[in-house]
Amino acid sequence: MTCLRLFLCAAFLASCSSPSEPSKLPSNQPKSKRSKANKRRKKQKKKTRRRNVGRQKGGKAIAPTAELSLGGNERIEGFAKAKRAMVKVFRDRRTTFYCGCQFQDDGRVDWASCGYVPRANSKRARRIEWEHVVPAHAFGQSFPSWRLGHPSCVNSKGKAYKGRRCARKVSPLFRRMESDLFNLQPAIGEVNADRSNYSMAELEGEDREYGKCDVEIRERKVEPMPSIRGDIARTYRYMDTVYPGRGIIGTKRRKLFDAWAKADPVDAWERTRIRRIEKVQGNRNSIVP
Ligand SMILES: [Ca+2]
Ligand SMILES: [Ca+2]
Repeated sequence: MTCLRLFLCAAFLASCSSPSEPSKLPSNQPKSKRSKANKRRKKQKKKTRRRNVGRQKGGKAIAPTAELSLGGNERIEGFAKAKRAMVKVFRDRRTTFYCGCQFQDDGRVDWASCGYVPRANSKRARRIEWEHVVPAHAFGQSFPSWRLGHPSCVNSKGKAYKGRRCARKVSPLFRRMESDLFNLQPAIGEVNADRSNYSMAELEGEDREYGKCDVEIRERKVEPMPSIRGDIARTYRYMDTVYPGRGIIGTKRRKLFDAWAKADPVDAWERTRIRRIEKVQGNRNSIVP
């Protein structure tokens, strides 16, 4: 084999490089040979690109998942990491979601900026929290580990536990759903607490329990202000599309969300927020093209 290569090298007076590592031909070579070598290099590059599909930046392979997710969050696993990412997404927009109040870089809320008056919990009203628009409780219920627990969910005293803590421990899909940035918005802590896991609805009357803030929370239901109703409807639609079969939108609410999406179309900030999240999280939000 070596003799044959030596012979070929001598015959063509070419550099003797390994066939798997095509090197540049000297410019004094005929054009046809140079273009052949270029074609080989391009082919090699294409192969490498194909091998890297399904890998994140830095070459780390994305772990396959047995639980069904159709193009949802595959990159951010952990609520603490999600919160840090959202602070950056909102870097030049320090405005709370339900009340439109300004907040400081450290998360302190400026009540005067929006006429906010705490309803009952002024301590929790001082700071923002990252609110799940589709409550974790709503999709958590679809995980057996949340409802029933799991053999791995036993504390140091031997006591079994279930709910969010157990779902977080045993389900990678739950962790990714809980950390999906498209579903997170900054909310005044007190409003987040009062919203609890209640569903969205339209409520009779126009009660104001938080000063000028236009949010009504009553009878285990929440009515947000008109300017964010479309944002909410599209968030539910996104979550329902990428995490199917989790009961995210019930049949009753589908019509309501259609109406809300139409009445409050996508504005510049909603689009900016989504495009920023896409860059961090890696998946497209097909609901807001
Ligand atoms: Ca109302
Ligand atoms: Ca809106």
